[in-house]
Amino acid sequence: MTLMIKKDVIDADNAARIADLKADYDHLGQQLARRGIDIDTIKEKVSAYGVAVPSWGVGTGGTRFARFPGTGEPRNIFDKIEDCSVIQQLTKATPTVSLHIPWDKVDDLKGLKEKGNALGLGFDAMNSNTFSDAPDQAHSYKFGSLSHADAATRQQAVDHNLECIEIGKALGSNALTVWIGDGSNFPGQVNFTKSFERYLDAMKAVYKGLPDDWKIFSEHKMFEPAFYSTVVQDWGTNYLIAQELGPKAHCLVDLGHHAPNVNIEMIVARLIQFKKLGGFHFNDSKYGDDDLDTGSIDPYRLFLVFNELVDAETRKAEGFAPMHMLDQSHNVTDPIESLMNSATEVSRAYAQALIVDRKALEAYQDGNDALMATETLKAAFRTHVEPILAMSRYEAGGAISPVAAYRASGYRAKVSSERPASKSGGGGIV
Ligand SMILES: [Mn+2]
Repeated sequence: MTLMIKKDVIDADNAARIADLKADYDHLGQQLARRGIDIDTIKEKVSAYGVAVPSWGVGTGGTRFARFPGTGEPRNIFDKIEDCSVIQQLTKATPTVSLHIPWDKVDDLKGLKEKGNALGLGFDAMNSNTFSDAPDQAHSYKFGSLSHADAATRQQAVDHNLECIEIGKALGSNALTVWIGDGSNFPGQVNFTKSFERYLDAMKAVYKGLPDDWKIFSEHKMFEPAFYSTVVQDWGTNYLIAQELGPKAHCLVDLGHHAPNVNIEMIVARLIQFKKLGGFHFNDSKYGDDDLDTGSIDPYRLFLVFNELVDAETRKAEGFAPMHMLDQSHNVTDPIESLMNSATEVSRAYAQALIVDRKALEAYQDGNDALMATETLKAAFRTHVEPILAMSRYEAGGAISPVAAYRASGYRAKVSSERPASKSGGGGIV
């Protein structure tokens, strides 16, 4: 296997930390044992957990105003998966990469798959792009894509999604995520019903091209780039789409794509109950933004989402197999560092949710003891599970402290000398 970070670097950093980690792990193990929880069982589940990294996440993002490129930015998908493999090597929590077409389009798909194999990376859901115009495409998406008033433009968007499926098949992916920028900026600009009918017809054409063992995810977003209405604006519309399309269609929940204070964990529970939860795009938000680092603003909300996921996992909810991916934009940090921390935050929320005392919670719920019910969740959320995460990484050959090991490796300086600085000044938000 090709290792982007020298093993010696990780070993040296780990050596300075392992004694403390063992002491912390043993102490936490004793605390959890008093609560009837076996720490090793939790650690094994955390070790088996993975979240996909988006290929576009390893480049510096941007805003509508400007983009401030970092150094050593990946120039193409081959550079991107090298960066992704650094994240996996150090965190052991990101075994797959999610590609974005056409940004990651290459002629040499075999070579890309081989490079992924060599780096120990698989390919997660494919992401289509009909929210911006590719160079030389016949019809513009300025006024929409799958819901466009013009049939030829819709067909072009359908064909693009079918092409994404073909690329994904060659790489070993088994899912397509469709997010569109379609919508309107003015009341009256589009007919809500007609545009949604056109969207559904176009998605049905994409669905027809889906292999039997594939899933298709529709991703809702309340606003942006359209600021008055979007065609797939909320989870209700998303659920209707999944219902209309059929059993291979599921809803994707991007944590940042809701109005502030929306109860996302309840949406997750509803979609699980009706077997339509397809997957996640993890990130965080404070206002109307949708691209801050996962867990950086409201880690409790992330925990509450995972509480629903572990609840479903524990009771073996039928049809429950969501895919997990990060989807965020990095403007002021090294993207590799942000993605490593975000993968850790997702694992942390999972570990915390695993130690919720579900029997006690159920009894408090049935007994209408609101205070103790919520305290039961808080007791799990307040538990410092870092030793579980760190021990899981260490035992898998990763870094006890991924960011420290990454900085010690000098990887960014190395790629900065190999990759010319990006001249792009455009926005990079997706
Ligand atoms: Mn997303």
